[in-house]
Amino acid sequence: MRVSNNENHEALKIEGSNIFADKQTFMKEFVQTLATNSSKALDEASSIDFYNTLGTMIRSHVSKNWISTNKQYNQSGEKQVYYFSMEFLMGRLLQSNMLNLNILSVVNEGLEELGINFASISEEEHDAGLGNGGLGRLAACFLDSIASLQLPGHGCGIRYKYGLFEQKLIDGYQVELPDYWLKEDYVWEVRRSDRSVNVRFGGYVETKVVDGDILFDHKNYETVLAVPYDVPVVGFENKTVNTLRLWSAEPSNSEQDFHSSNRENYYKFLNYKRSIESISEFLYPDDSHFEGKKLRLKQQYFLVSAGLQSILNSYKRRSNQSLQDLHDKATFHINDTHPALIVPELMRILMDDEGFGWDEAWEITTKTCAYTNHTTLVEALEKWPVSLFQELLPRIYMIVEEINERFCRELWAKHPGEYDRISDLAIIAHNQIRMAHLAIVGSFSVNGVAKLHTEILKQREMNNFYTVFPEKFNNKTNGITHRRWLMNSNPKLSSYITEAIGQRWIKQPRDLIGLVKYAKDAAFQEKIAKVKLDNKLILADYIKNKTGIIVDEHSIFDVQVKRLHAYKRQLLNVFHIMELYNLLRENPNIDMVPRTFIFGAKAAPSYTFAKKIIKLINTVANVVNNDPYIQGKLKVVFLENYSVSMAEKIIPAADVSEQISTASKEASGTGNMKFMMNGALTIGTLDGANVEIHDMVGNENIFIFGLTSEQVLNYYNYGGYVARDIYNCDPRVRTVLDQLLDGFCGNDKVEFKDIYYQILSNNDEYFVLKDFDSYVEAHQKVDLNYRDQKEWLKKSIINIAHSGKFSSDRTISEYATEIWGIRPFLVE
Ligand code: GL9
Repeated sequence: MRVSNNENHEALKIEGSNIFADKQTFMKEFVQTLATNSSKALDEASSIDFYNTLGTMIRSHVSKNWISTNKQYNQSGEKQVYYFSMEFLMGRLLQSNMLNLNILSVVNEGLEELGINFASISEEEHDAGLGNGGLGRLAACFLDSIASLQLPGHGCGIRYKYGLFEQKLIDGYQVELPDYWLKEDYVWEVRRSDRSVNVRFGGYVETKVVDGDILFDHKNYETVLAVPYDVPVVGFENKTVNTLRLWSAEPSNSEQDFHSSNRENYYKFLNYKRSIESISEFLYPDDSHFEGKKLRLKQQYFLVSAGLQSILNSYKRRSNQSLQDLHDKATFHINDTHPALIVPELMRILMDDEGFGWDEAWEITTKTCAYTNHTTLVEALEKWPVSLFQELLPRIYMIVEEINERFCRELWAKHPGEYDRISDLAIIAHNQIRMAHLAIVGSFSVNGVAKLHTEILKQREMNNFYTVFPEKFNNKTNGITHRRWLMNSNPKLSSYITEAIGQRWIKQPRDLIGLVKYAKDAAFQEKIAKVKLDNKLILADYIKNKTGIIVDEHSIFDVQVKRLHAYKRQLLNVFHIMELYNLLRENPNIDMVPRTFIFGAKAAPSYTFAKKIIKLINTVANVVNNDPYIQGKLKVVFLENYSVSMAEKIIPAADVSEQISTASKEASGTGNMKFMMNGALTIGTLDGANVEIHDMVGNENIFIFGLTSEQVLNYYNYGGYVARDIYNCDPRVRTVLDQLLDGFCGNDKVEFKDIYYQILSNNDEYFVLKDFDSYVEAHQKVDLNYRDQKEWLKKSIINIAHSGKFSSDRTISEYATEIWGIRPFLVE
């Protein structure tokens, strides 16, 4: 079953495209560009040639507005925001750029006439996987919203040679392969060697007094050349083209400097080159986990130093204003603590290069930097050993030490004698540099990413800082770009929405609320049902191609796709599947709506426990899918190598969205929002942004279960939970856990013992057993509710109707007005 792409995109067509006057113009240019680019005629070219041709054409059309955007920002002196992030999980850009440029239909029509299928061209684009998950994808959604709202704002990141690893499943185990995404040229980037800067590592600092001033002379350092690659960020139906600047590390010395005639020196050169290039070689594959590796610290400083130098250079190039008023011209956003070295690096530049005194520099810095916290997990807290830090960044270390001393002195003045409080708050303590403390002290704003998360920060995790700086703390609930996650990934649904309520929702996603009126409308419900079924058929086809598993499109598609992490509790999901299977083995005729459980998840390569859970899901899948006795009522699918482009295929086809983290652990979640926007109903805990989804749709339109965050935190504080009691009292739980050891999952009886012991001997840190009963009950409700399709569709429509709040356009408007102090700027 295939829906013609053209038919889909027709519905999104909006008047006013100005790139290609008509289909003919496009076709002519396409054939010409193909010839120039690849020296091939139409009938000789492959889909990769077509992809490159189309990409090149689009980029060259974007250039004009890109140049004028930059020029006009510079001339006007408009304030701009720079979003510093170690991760930008961009996914593919072809279709989203085409949507934003309003050329989807003209290009589709043209290609169709040339006998080319757009969908297969767009499959040629390699995802830019420069991120791990939610945090990196959020940064990508933000860039889209910033440009679409005509805000002056840019991304600063690293051009990793290898993105997040490619996941292969071998015998149910995860195996990691390198993601060499730059194998083919990346059509969207432009190398800007003219904007390269030097970044210094190592060496030592000599302090001199000259004319009464103290000067810091950094000596014997190693220089790394930072070369920027710029990617245009195209706004939706406007002329704004912002920039994502990705930095690549290159040797600053050439081969000649090593006297290449000498063999030994030549090897020295190769080693040197390799060690420099390693800085932008690969993305650390950790999810909410701190890795205290020297190379990671190098990456962080590399990003921050290169980014700041280039921004300040261009600032100085265009104006002769003093950096005194920097905060009126720029905000540097610190996305999690990873780029928190912005604070001391900006201090360094202001003092050592620009001649400001400490107090002035500190005032400028703390008015210019803003920080977002994305997790409260302790294992994510970045704490660098002083010795490592000092050796790699001697001058930066001196500055951090001074920031710490001054901060502690201030605290002492306010709270004399309160040693404990001061050591709790200090930036440097126990020979470690605490990056979150540095970020908070150096920023004018500290925000959490969902209401509950911000409350937990204020009342618990960062309560000591909240007491000192209450005015800094604020909430910005995350969002997702509805352009990618609804218009592009679900064009048919988008067009039915427009048919019902008009197209204003596209620019004002809150207008989706107009759909509430249609929640009970039989004709509209029928359309929603049809779209879902079509999407399920497409996904079923994809699953069959990828895995060979045949799934029933009339079964409930119950989906959990996200990173594999103990706190996200994929384990709870599997235990429930095992329980369902046990019931079916007892009585294959039990009355249940057939279910297809779909998983997608990468585990950090060193996260053994998470990898075991992947193996368990695959093992259970193997048993369940191959048991004819249960009459196909249950299927389990694990899709390997989950990515942004895969999410775009899965989410529109989901009936049920699994958002089942242990309450208090998921800072926000953004997958939850994507599913809701595509009409899936959430089964979830009151965690992260689920709480706000629940508030929006009301209790009848979401399946909430499990402990609340307050209950969880109380158990952590005061104890009182004994997992083994549940094992002893609940026969379902006992059976499932025993099956981990009794060979149910194959002959190997030790394979899953770690999971068994983690739950029973380590007392189930994430309350899987505690929440099991209410999770099962919530799933029974899902089953019953699904049978009444009219009621289900009503709920589904109500979810879509309330999803407008979770557009990242709302989030970004809040950042712009409440933190960044920037406003829309109309590029002419
Ligand atoms: C995360 C949180 O865990 C998510 O709940 C949140 O939605 C996102 C974006 O704010 O940030 N923090 C974090 O370290 N990750 C998140 O997803 N992890 C990854 O990005 C892998």
